[in-house]
Amino acid sequence: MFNQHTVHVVIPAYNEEATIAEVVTDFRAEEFVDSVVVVDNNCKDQTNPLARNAGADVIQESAPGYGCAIRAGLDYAAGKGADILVIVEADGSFRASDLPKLLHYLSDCRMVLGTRTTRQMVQQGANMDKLLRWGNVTMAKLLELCWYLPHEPRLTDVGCTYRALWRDTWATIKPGTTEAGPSFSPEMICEAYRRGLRVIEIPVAYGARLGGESKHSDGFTKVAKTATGMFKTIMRKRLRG
Ligand SMILES: Nc1nc2c(ncn2[C@@H]2O[C@H](COP(=O)(O)OP(=O)(O)O)[C@@H](O)[C@H]2O)c(=O)[nH]1
Ligand SMILES: [Mg+2]
Repeated sequence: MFNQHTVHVVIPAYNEEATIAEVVTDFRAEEFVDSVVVVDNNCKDQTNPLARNAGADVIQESAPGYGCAIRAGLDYAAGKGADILVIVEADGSFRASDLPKLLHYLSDCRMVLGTRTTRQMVQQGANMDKLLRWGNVTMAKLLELCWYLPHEPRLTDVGCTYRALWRDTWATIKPGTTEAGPSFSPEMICEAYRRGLRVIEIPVAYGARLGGESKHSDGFTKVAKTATGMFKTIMRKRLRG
């Protein structure tokens, strides 16, 4: 509960048995968190029982992909009456101790985005080298430019999963979201801008995965594929007006 608002954390997970229990435990222990839901997206490992044992609600989503999983998780949490929806990764790269910062900023806007490109907060071993950092910043500047008027947004990351939004923000932007994969991340931002919602971005600590392997940004080929998809999404959203 944060200022009388219930806070539910949504965690998309695809084969994250190495880290899921630790992440669920970390977020359940955070004082403002009321509930944690893990979306089991056709996991072939022990993610589901480990998340359940750690105290999370676990739901199944059979449509594959990061976007599909997050959409299902947000719908589930909203359906349970969550006032504030928080999204975070299952790999331990984000910390529950950053959550209060997101929540405090949420008092002033409709959605708070984390950014992983503040170099001083990127820890050793994190998957955020120069290429990835500048790739994200460049894409974020493109998105800024696309929606410069009337909002003058300020963005330095388009792919940070760690974010917080109000339940009614989700209800507003959801109908415009269609992306199944990682492009869902910039798509959420575009949809908020298209509807004139106020969005604030703040730095969050970004660390190494605690185990398992990256699905979106491990190696040049995966990064290029993810980045191309995100670029196309941003342009499509802008050109469609
Ligand atoms: N449900 C679901 N989650 C996914 C899928 N791909 C990635 N994820 C989750 O989305 C988050 C981000 O993926 P990750 O592999 O860490 O990408 P990276 O942070 O770009 O390296 C993690 O919690 C993954 O478990 C997917 O196909 N389905
Ligand atoms: Mg990750």
